[in-house]
Amino acid sequence: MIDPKTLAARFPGDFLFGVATAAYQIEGSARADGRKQSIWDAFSKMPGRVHNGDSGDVACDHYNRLDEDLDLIKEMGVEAYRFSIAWPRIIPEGVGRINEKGLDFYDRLVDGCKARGIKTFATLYHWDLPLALMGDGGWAARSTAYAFQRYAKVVMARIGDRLDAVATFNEPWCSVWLSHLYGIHAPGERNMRAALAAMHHTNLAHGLAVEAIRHVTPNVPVGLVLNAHSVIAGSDSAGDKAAAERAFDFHNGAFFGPVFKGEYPKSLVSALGDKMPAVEDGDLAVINQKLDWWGLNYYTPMRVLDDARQGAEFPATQPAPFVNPEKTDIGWEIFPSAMTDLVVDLYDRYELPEMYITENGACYNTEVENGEVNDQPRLDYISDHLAAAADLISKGLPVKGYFAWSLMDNFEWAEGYSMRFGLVHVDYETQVRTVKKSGKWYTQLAAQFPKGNHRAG
Ligand code: GCO
Repeated sequence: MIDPKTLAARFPGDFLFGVATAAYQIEGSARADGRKQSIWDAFSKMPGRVHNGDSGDVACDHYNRLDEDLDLIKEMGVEAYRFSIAWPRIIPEGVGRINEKGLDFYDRLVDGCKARGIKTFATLYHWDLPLALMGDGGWAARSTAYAFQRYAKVVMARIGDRLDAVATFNEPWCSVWLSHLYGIHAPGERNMRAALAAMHHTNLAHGLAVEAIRHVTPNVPVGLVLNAHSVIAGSDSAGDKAAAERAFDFHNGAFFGPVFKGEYPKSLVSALGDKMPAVEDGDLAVINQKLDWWGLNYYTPMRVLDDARQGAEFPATQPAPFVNPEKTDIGWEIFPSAMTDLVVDLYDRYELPEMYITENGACYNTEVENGEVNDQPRLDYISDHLAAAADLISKGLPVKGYFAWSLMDNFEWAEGYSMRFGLVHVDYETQVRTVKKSGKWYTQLAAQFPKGNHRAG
């Protein structure tokens, strides 16, 4: 562990320390005030999809405890809150009728942040697609991109004046590959054609939303949050190195390529182009608009080996063993320097705007003992990754802030409530919140900011 003061000295005075959450993971009240079902409500009710049959029906009951939770953020002394907006609360059927009561909730949320001096970083899509849109094909349908554009417009018109930043999507990698190719997340599809359709329509939806946001609220910095993978070849062999390059194109290039370069990676197009949906004239120009910022969500590296089997589908890789045997309780390898190398590599490959680390954190299922949660391994994980972020700043990269995932334990998607990532422990029976040791340490660090040194000169 690093002393918070020593660590703080490595960051500029205006560096932003925040905490992050997502609507479906914390809000609960799945049927309140006109909210309709999302694909996650449906998915979590299907036997065998989510650990223990858990769902976000109640979650952290944040919908009913908004003020208490905003007080908690304020007491933790962090400056910024990254949250997501639930599309099924705003336009419950995805298209058509707007639900004012849903907008009222986020109105109270942003007002509540402003009243407490907390900066607001909103995400428009954190995976809770209105279920009704599945009737048209969900993200596999081009029409969903236009439905998203309208939703973005509606949200920004109502709360955009009080947002410090907005992101269109959170981790398209998850809502595309994990959800439509690997079948782990809603809607649980396992089909390359569907996945490629979701890829292009998500990218298009991002671009259309950027247009809408800039039209309605030209002063709100708009960005995109990507869980870029730090792809590392499992050996120095030419085969494994080529495999890592293919994996980069598939896992990162599928999103970074169109958004930051206006093109899909050549290797992806040549291997999978015949399964891709129509890329219409003008689509890539819509997708490739300059952004004000981008966000990186980083947890663990991706190590790959060549999969030389005949017929192995692009990118034809298999997992390589961990280099560091230490892993978090969810089984992810701990390797902070991969985050530094990844960001350096991305700025080499693409023309990127300034960035935030919009998620980083660790799963440790430490429980409350005598009113305390001694989660030293999480504290170590976060301080080591913050040191890696400070290394990026020393190298001159424009890293402007860091959001810990997560403010509090919550519904961890397919893992249900079995995996805890919070700086604050949640007792799901009583909804009692207990700030963990890591949360107290983070408060000490955040308390040093903003500091005066950035005004020098
Ligand atoms: C994500 C997520 C979170 C997860 C976290 C831990 O964007 O992946 O925002 O929803 O809970 O990443 O797996």
